[in-house]
Parts: sequence; C-alpha cells; structure tokens
Amino acid sequence: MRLVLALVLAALWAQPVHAATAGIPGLERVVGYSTIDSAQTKSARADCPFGKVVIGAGGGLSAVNPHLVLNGIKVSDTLRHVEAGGWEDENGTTANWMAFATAICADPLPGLEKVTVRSPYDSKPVKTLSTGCPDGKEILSVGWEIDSAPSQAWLSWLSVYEGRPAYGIRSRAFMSASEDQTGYDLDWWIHLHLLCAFPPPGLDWVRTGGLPDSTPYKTVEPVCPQGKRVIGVAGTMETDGARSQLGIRQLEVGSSRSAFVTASEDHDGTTDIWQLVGQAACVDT
Ligand SMILES: [Ca+2]
Ligand SMILES: [Ca+2]
Repeated sequence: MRLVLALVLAALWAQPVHAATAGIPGLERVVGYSTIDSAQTKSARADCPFGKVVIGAGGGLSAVNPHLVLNGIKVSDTLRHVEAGGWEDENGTTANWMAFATAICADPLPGLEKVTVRSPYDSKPVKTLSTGCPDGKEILSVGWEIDSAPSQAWLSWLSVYEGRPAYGIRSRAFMSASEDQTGYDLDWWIHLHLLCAFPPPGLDWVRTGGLPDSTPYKTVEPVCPQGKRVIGVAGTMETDGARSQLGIRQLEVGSSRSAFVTASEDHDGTTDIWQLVGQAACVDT
C-alpha cells in the first residue's frame, strides 16, 4: 500500500507544470488590421496559425466617430479566420479610420461547429434573429453580419442567454439590427452565427451594464473572474426610445480577462435614455 502511494506521488511529481492547468490547449489571440484612410468601407481579417481554429471572435472600428458603422464580425465557414468591417454612414466623414478583427484561436476543440441563421431578405426596418446550439453544446462566441444595407443599418442587440441543462433549457443568442433614423428603401438582411462546442472548463458568460442616461458615446468592460480569460463578446443597448439612433461600434475580445463593448448615438444624437450592456464569455486559463 505504501509502495503504491509512493508511486502515485512520484507520478504526480513527474507531471509537467502545464498539465495541471485546465485551460483550452493552444489558445492564442491574433489581431488583423485594415488600412487607415477615409475610404467609405473597410474590412480587416485575422487568420489563425496553421493547425488552429477560431473559437472566439471580436473586432471594431478605430475612431470615436458616430459616422462609422460596424457591419459585421464574421467567422469563416472553415473556422480559420475572422473578418470584421465597417462603413461610413450616409453622411460620410473625412476622418481617417480603420477596422480591426480579432481571432481567438486554439487547437481543434471537441465538437466545435458553426451554426448560422439568416433573416428574410426584405425592407423591414428592424430585423431580429435567434438560434441555439445543438444538444450538449454551449455558445463560445457569436458572429454576425448586416448584409446589403451599406451605411444604412446598425447592430443594436447581440446577447447570449446561457442554458440550464438540468431544466432542459438550451443556451440561445439573439440579434437585432435597425435601419438608421432616415430609413432605407432597399432590401437587406442579417446573419447570426454561433460557435458551439462541448463546454470547455469553466465556461461562463459574465455581464456588465453601464449607466442609463443619454451620453452620446459609451463603453462597458465586462471582466472575467480571476483565473479565467475571455474568448467571446456580446453587447446590447437597452432603451425605451428608438434603436435607429444608436449603434454598436466595437465588440472586442481583449488579451486577458476583459472584453470591450462600445456604442454611440448617431451623428445628430438623441435625447432618449439608453443603457449599454456588455457580455464576455470566460473560460479557465
Ligand atoms: Ca438612411
Ligand atoms: Ca439622431
């Protein structure tokens, strides 16, 4: 018995240090940038290193400028890269700006898959979508796109509701986008996609809300607990007023525990009260 115990202890001692951590193998963050200039539309791309796949996505636009509209943070069907981009609004701006895309990459993860849903392609001014992961899988990250509405519609709602497997409730994500205050005559649509996988150790979505007021420009920073790191991000704007005057400009996954969600009122503002809420997907390091 004593010999067995000694062997077990020896085996434990022999474990390399990194084997004691429960985190996702091969995790790393890659950021890609567009050019910086005043072209009306831009896109940036972040590619995972060979052999790794995207498990989380973020991105945004560089400038603090209400004339800039984030139009998507998309994970490729191959799960190899993230693309993020934006437009100048219908009034345009002479400011220089750029787009950036962030990929959280890792060794292939058990059960990882991309689930995509699309809205009808029509002229409704507000579009919403919702979907969930297949049985047993949870949402690691969300991607989205506002398609065929150049500079005329923006993201107002992207949220994740965690599942309660004990009660048979699956995790779900919701997206909503709205035409700007002057509307848009042509047809457009939105796409929402989830990165789903069997839940990695410690997966948890945390939520942070800012103040409800009419500040024209807001950022919230949801922070993962000690011992975790962020892999995904979502953000919503709560208001009783018009979402057509509010847009999310950045959904960024930081290099450590923080995500950053930025939103602003449109170029001529609004007196409506609104609140920005950010969410971060956290996993054990
Ligand atoms: Ca318009
Ligand atoms: Ca306005």
